[in-house]
Amino acid sequence: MDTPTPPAAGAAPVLVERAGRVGLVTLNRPKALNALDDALMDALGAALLAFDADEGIGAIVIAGGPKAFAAGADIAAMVDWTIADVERDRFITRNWETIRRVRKPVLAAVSGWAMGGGCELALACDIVVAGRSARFGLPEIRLAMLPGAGGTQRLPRAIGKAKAMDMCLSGRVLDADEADRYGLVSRVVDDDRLLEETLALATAIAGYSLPALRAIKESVDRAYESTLAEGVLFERRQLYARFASEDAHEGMRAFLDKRTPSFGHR
Ligand code: DAK
Repeated sequence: MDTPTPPAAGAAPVLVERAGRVGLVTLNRPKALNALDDALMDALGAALLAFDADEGIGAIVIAGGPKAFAAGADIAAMVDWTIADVERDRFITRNWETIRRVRKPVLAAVSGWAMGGGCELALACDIVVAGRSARFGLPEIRLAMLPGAGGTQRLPRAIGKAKAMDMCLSGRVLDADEADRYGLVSRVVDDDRLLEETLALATAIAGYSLPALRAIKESVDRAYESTLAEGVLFERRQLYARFASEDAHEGMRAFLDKRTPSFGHR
């Protein structure tokens, strides 16, 4: 497939492109290492929701730049905030959690720093592809803060309590291989292949039946948010519902006919 041309640095906090059935959102504050301020998080949320509503899109990729995926919440923006400010504006809740409303698969292409909120953003994605330069950390302790965009909750679920406590309490930074070993990322690739490989993976995923992808994503997410018994029951209901899907019958028929299935995403 054609790899979209790398975006030129400009004023827009995110750049939005499409490559076939894949939507690409590139974080675009390179001078501040893609520090996540309100303008960027608003723009990212809007781009994600637009792709989620677009029937021509089957998967979404969030990419950063070569030096940083994102270096965390914008410290310069936060430095003078008071508790009254963050409560009034519903900091994090208002525009950082939009990604959780996206029902299509979301992939992160991470090279360079993924720190603080940048690491949490990657953790909120469904698949994380890391370039060898990727570095993951939750260094908020150095600021006398704490990871506040799900880091203390998603990290232990991703890599276990022992490693998560180490990262959160000491500010330990993981390189790409460590992150791969601990289960924080899905795959590691060479930096110069990162975008191409992530887009190729997203294209392969987007070629599958969208309702089936949604059902799988929702079911796997249940594993984090319910008991095992409830999760298995949810999965069983999703499986039964597949038998109401044209794509599932087409997929099984195509297998038996030894031909490539043609999915209508219904
Ligand atoms: N915010 C603002 N600017 C940042 C930034 C950030 N997080 N990270 C980097 N920059 C800016 C730098 O200030 C610098 O700007 P200039 O001096 O050029 O104007 C430019 O980006 C390049 O950065 P460096 O010169 O520092 O680059 P290096 O390669 O030397 O170092 C680094 C890269 C990633 C190791 C370093 O920049 C760094 O440590 N950055 C900060 C990482 C960090 O602490 N991230 C966590 C942010 S706190 C909350 C919920 C959530 C949160 C907070 C509250 N509540 C509900 C209340 C979340 C907090 C965070 O994410």
